Amino acid sequence: MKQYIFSFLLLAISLSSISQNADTVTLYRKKTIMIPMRDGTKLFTVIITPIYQKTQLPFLITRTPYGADIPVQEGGVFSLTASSNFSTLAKGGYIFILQDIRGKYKSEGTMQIHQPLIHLQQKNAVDESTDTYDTVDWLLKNIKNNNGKAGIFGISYPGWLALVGAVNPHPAMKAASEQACMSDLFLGDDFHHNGAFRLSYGLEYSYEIEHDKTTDSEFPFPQYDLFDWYKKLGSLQNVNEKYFHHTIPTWNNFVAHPNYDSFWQKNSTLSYVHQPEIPMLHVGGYFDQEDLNGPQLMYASMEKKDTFNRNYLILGPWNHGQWSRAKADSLGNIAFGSNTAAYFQQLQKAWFDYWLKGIGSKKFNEATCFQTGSNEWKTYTAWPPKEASIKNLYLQDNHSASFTKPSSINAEVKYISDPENPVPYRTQPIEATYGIGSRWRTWQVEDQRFVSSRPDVVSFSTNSLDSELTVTGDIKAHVFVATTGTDADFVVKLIDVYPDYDKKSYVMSGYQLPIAMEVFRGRFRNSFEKPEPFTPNKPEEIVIDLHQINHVFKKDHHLMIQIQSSWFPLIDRNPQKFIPNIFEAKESDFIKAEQTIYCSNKYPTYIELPVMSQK
Ligand code: PG9
Repeated sequence: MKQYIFSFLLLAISLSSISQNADTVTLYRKKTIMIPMRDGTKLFTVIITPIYQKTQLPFLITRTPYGADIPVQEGGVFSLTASSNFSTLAKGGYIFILQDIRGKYKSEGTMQIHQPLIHLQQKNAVDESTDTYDTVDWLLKNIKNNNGKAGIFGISYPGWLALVGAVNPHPAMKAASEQACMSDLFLGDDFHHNGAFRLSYGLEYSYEIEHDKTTDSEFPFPQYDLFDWYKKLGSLQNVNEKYFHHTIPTWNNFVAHPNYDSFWQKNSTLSYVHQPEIPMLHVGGYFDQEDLNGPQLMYASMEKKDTFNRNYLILGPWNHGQWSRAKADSLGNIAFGSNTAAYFQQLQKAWFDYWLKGIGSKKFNEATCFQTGSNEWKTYTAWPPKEASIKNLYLQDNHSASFTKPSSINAEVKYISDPENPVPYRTQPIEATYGIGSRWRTWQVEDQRFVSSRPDVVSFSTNSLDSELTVTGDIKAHVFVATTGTDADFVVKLIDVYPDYDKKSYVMSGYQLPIAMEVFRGRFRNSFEKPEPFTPNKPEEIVIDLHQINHVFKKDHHLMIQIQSSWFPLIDRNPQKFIPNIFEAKESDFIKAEQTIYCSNKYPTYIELPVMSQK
C-alpha cells in the first residue's frame, strides 16, 4: 500500500526560489537521523520541520514498513502545498516525523509482520509500542522548538502502528489516529476472512514485504492476467515447492497455522489493545479491499471501555486509504457527489490541532459516517445508531426476496460448485494486486452482472422499492446450507440494483452495486479453532458478519442477495472435501459439490438489516 502513504510528495525547491511573500508554513526542510532504541537498534527517521518556525510545534509521527525516506536531498527545502493529506495539516505547522520500523528499509533490526505487543508481559522486550515511546523520548530531547506534545497517525500497516503506538504511550503522546488498521488477520483483515485464505493478497503481500528487506518486491509473474496462473498453481503446497522455497516466514506461518490457534489469537489486536489510553480517531472505508474490518472492530471494542470519551470514528465511502488523496469524489463508477477526502482532511486537522496545539474546541462528533446512496455526511452520538430497528430480508423460493418470512415447507435452491471452474471475484484480467493497471482498488464496487448469470451464482431480488430504505449499522447474514461434500465456502453479497432504465444516469441502468460482501469457510461454522466437516446433505446454519454500512437504497431500486461458493483467486479454492490442512491438499482432494441454499419456513436464509425510520 506504499503508493498512498506519502503521496504528498511534491516538488523540492531551492531556497533561492522562495519569495518574500511565501506562505511560510508550507515550506519544510528535510533532515534524517538514526534514532537509538532501548535495545541499541537504530531506526532511520526523517524529520520535516517548517523552515520559518515562529512558535513551538508538536510532532506528528508516521511509522512505516514501506520506506520512510522522501525524494528530497538532505537539508533540502520543499513545498507541502501541492498535495493532500499532509498538506492540509502542514498549513498550520507541524514537525512531521517519518520512520522506518525495525527491520525494514534503512532501519536496523528484524521485522516480524504484525508482531503482537509483548513488552508488558516480558521484561526488557521491545515491540512497536516501545519503539514509538523511545522515538518520542528522543525527539523531545533532541529536536528544538517542540511544544512537548506528539501525535501519531497512519494508514494500513502504519495505521496499526498508530494503534499500537498509543498503547502504554509516552506521556507526551497526546492523540492518535489509526486509519484502516488491520485487526484480526484470521477473521477479517488482509490474509483471511472468516478463516478463508486470501490467496492472491497473501501470496503477493508476503513476498512483497519479506523477499528483500531493503525494498518492496513484486512477485515475478510470467503473465498479466493471473486468473489462470493461480488456477494452474494447483495445490498450495506448490508455493513453497516451486517459488518460495520456505524463505518467506509469513507464508510459512499461513501453512503452519490453518486454524484460529494461539498464533492468530495472540496476533489479534483484540488481545493486546483494550481501551483508548489517549484520544483515538478510527478511520475506515466501507469499500476497503484490505482492512475494512480493523477500524470498525477496534472502534467497537475500545468504545466498551471508553470511560473518558476519547474514542471517535469516521467512516467514508472509500477504498483502502482513499481519504488521504487530493480528491475522492468517486470510486470506480460510483460518484460521491463531493470531494470526501477534502472534508475528511479538515476534520483530521481539527482533531490534531485541538489535542496537540489546543486550537478549537473538543466538541467532536462521536461518529461521522458518510451515507452512500444519499451521498451525505451524517453524524451520530452512538455508532451504530441505536434508533435503527432490525428487519430481516428473507430469500424466497422463486429467486425473490422480501421482508416476510417464507411459508414454504421445502423451498431450496441448488447449484454445483466446481473447484475446476471457480467464480472470479472480479472481471478479468486479474492484474497483480499492486501491478500496472491493477483494478484491485475498485473491485468492491464492480457491477456484479458479470457473474449474475453463472449457474453457480444464485440471486434473489426484491420488487423495486416504492420508497427509499436507509440501512445503517451492522449487517449479518444467516444462511441455511447443505453440501454433498464435507467442506464448502459461502460468499454472500447484499447488492443495490439500479433501475433497468435509470433516467438520472443512463449508464448506471441495471448496475448491481455490492453494498456488503463477505466469505465464510464452512468448516469453521461452529468454531474457528476446531474445524468440523459437514455431514453431507445435512442442513446447517452459518452466520456471517457482513460488517457496517450506511446506505440509502433509493426508490425504484431493488435489493438483491447473491450467494456463491468460490471467489477466485481472492480466496483459495476450497477442496470441498474436508482435510485437516487445506495448504496441504492434493489435487485429488478437490471435488465438485452440489450446494443447497434453503429458503423455507424451517430453514429460512436471511440478512439482518438495521433500518432507520423515514423522517
Ligand atoms: N493492508 C496492508 C497490510 C497490513 C498488514 C498486514 C498485511 C497487509 C497494508 O496496506 O499495509
